[in-house]
Amino acid sequence: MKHGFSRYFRALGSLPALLGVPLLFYGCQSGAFTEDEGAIHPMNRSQELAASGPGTNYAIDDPFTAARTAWWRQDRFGMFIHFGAYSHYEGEYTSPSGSVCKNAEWIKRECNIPMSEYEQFAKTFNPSGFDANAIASLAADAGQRYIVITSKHHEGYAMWPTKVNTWNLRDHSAFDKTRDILAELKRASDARGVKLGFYYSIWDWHDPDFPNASTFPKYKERMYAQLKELITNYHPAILWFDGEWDTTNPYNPWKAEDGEQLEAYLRDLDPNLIINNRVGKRRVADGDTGTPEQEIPNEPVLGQLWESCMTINGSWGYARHDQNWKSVTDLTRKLTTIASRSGNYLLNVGPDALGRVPAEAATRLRGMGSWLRANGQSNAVYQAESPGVVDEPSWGVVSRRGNKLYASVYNWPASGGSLTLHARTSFNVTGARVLGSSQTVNATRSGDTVTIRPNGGRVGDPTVIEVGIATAAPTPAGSGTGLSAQFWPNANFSGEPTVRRTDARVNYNWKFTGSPASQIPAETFSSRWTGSIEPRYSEAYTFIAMSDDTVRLWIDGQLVIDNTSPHGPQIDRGTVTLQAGHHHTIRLEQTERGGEASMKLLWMSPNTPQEIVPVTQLYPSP
Ligand code: FHN
Repeated sequence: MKHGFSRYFRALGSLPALLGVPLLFYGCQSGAFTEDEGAIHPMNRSQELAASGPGTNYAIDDPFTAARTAWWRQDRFGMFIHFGAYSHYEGEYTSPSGSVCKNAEWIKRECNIPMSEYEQFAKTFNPSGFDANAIASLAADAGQRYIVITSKHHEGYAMWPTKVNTWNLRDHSAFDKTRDILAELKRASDARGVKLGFYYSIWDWHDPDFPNASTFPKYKERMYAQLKELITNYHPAILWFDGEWDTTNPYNPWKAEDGEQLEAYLRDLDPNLIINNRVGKRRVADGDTGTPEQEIPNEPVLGQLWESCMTINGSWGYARHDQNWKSVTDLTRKLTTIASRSGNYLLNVGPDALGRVPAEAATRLRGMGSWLRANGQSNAVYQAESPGVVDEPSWGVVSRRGNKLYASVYNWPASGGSLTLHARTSFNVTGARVLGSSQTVNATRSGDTVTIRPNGGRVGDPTVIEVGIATAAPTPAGSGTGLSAQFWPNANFSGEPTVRRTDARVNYNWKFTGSPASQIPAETFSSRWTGSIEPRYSEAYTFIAMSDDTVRLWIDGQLVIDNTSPHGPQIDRGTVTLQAGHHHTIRLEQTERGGEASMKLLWMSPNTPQEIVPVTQLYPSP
């Protein structure tokens, strides 16, 4: 990357000064918005843009292999906590007319509660039963290795003593003014080795500057100031954004450009942060992680790490009326399914008005923890990923840790029956056992079919069968130095390239303001990489391109990816069989015709987990 984010941020000048601003009060009771004009030093767009500009690459590393994300990729299972002023209603609002409306964290909006009334009720919010140690212990008991708690949901109510306004748990509640629940949870999580992250809603129903494009920069200043407070005072491992989507009531001015700025700002504050894709507009070019919600993708997500967030009943915030609790078996099957596709599971609890986790949720979480602790079954989840070497079966899922496959069986075969797997590449089966049982298991391979024949009943649901495999050894890591790269200040490769260099990898997210080099304008350019690529296994490799605006990839002269329709951040893939140790020629072309720009080249094979193609396997043109 050409410039570090500190360069990006130094040029902004005003923002660090802003962040020490004294407390501002604003409220909607009077409709008045009183502000010390001198207290806000608005960033101006030219300063922001000057700070980045041509030559900036916003991709800081490969999230699939970076040390920064290692813990997240291994821990797989987190606790989501939705807790805010909305919790004080416990899911039910009775209007002055006596009508009863039920919701959860959207109750203010969905039950049409006037903001003045909502603020009045928040003054009586007193979550005196919030017990950070109990919550962190529950997460640990459940096997949830990180927590993400709502620091500010759409209602704008901050759950920490922010200095930016008085719409928060310290200044606007009946709660003990000496307490800080985020600080309590940070201490309790740290004490149990559980990472802590914060959810933060961009969409703000309370801030009067939010819904108006002309005053939105003032909201952004306060948002930046709050995020700096969270990072500086609590050192979260994760920032989990939400409320980024185009919407009204109130109108949401947030744009992808705002996400570019915010992500750069945050990475400048803490380069180790893990940031989800809702920091921008929930796309593959935004943040580090994709965020499917209440669903599980059918296969490993390409181009980005991913985490499925789900409720444990039907509501995110506490809702007394919602007794639709999922079973431990259902929840555990979701966990093993997600891990088998290289994803993380963020499972939510909604504490009640006193801050207590519902017993029904705690019981289910402890049931999942019991399953994980039994029989070594957690090997199917922690540090596990999609198997690569076999297709997903119909009777359950398969995850992999090194030379072990973990078959989580949902549908146990009838007595004498068997389970089959379809192999995608050559490997031998070295043995198999049912975790938690002494029964013998016969596992054999014939052609592309692996047959597993247990000789007893299931142990639990899921029951896990560990299958040992021996794959062909990879060839030694290559001695590559990267690909030959050429860049033109036009979108059609015309004339002599302005820039020639060797690129160690193709891992570029130029977004709106960046470009391959300071001599290349951000709005219009073309890029070409050439050389050869050396696989370490002889098998089918899937090349994955994250590109904007166009991409073409040739391997050994064969067009493997061809997307010349100008597009926003997009994933394209193509598969080709390669020979271990052989240097296959590669040619990759990308063009930028305005707006955002990006080009990342990843690969994966049955024995190669998804990654940016490493420098060791790339060789420049002779
Ligand atoms: O509107 C929110 C919702 O309240 C909840 O926070 C979920 C959890 O990710 N996110 C939004 C809906 O997508």
